[in-house]
Amino acid sequence: MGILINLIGVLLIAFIIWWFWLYKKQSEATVEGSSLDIIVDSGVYKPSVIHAKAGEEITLRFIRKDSNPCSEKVLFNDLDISADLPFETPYEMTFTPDKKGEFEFTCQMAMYRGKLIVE
Ligand SMILES: [Cu+2]
Repeated sequence: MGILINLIGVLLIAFIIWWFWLYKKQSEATVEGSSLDIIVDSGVYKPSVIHAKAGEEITLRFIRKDSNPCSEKVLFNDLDISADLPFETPYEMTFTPDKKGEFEFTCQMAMYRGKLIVE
């Protein structure tokens, strides 16, 4: 009986992880024409998986629709980039990703999560 309860607990945790982290990561886009709009709303970046080419300048245009102050910050920890996103006013972040790899970007507390894939 104890094992069964543990098993249910593990399945529940797996489901929660899938729902909150993996499931949210579904929307993907490629930066085309050097610029891409990213909507910040309801706990997700949309798109949240962004493809870009190494050595090419890109502009990510963040449009924050979530008034929660935590969503104000966007941090690309591995790229040393961070910004404050104004509420409902597009914010353009321009930079050139020069190394290939996957770079996570998050809000202050990492509830919002996205990934920049540089190819
Ligand atoms: Cu947050």
